[in-house]
Amino acid sequence: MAQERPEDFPFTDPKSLRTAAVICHRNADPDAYLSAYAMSSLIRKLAPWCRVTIGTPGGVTALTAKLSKRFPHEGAEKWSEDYDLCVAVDVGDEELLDDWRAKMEDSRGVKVLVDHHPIREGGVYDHMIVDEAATSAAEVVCRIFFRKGLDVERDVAQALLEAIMFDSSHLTIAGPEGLRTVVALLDRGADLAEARRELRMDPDYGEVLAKLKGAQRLKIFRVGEWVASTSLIGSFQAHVARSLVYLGADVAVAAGESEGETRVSLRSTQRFAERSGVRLGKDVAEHVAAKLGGHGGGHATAASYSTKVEPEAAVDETLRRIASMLGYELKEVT
Ligand SMILES: [Mn+2]
Repeated sequence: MAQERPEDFPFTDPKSLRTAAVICHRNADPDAYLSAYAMSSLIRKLAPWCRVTIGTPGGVTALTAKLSKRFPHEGAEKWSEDYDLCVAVDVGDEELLDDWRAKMEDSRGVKVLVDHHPIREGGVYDHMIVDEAATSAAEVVCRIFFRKGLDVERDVAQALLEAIMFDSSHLTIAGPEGLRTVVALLDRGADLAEARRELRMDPDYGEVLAKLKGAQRLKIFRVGEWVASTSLIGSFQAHVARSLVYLGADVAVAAGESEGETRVSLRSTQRFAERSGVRLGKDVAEHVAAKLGGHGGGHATAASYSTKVEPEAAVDETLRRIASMLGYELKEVT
């Protein structure tokens, strides 16, 4: 499926749209939910009579739940009707659509992917607007607004700004296009201080405990010039992996059993990704998940997968893959 022009969205006559669903990935993060929120506004600008639902398979993260009070929208965890238009935003791996994927496949509606994750072959979509260089799906949504010459209301501009800031570590890793988009959103009334405030969360006790336990159980490995770190933890694997990188690891793997499967999260520094050329999503998560029987993927510095093998075995396999990509032996530092 070839890339398509943002200005051609929604790839059908808007007059034909009675209902639409904008679908987030499982456990929607702020980029997914707020991109969906903005996408809903965009669809209703093209088809004001259209009823839009935001699909949230498996619910949303705690921060998203907080933001959804500030940016409320009709939503559903389950597919309830045959929508005329289905737009999947920020999804990456189709597995993350959960049972929405099969429903979408059977749907007679137009199916569009709006994303910044790498494109997979053989997807359920009829059309795709994907920019892998974008740091957030929200940037791609903005592009559709701008190319179509549609107004961005202040509230929608604020939602998009917060989505971009969330996915770019508060703009630390935003590219020129992302920054230009941010300026355009500020010009439309979005507020930076408000965004910083709204993206802040009160500490979650479970997350704090997971991160500290993760640190307590950490193992250190030397891989050539690089330092890898691993930990086993039953929840908040992504937070724990990120914390290990904050502590100084170049690359970190956190794994644990949750809801009958092993979840593995990988994080690395930007420096590691650039100097080593190892992309955690494509080179490690996808590869190891395929080998162990599982699903996963992600970005160069942030990725995850799930599998049925034990957490210890998943961590071992992941570390071995990283070491072999780097071309060094793995040495545990004790
Ligand atoms: Mn995203």
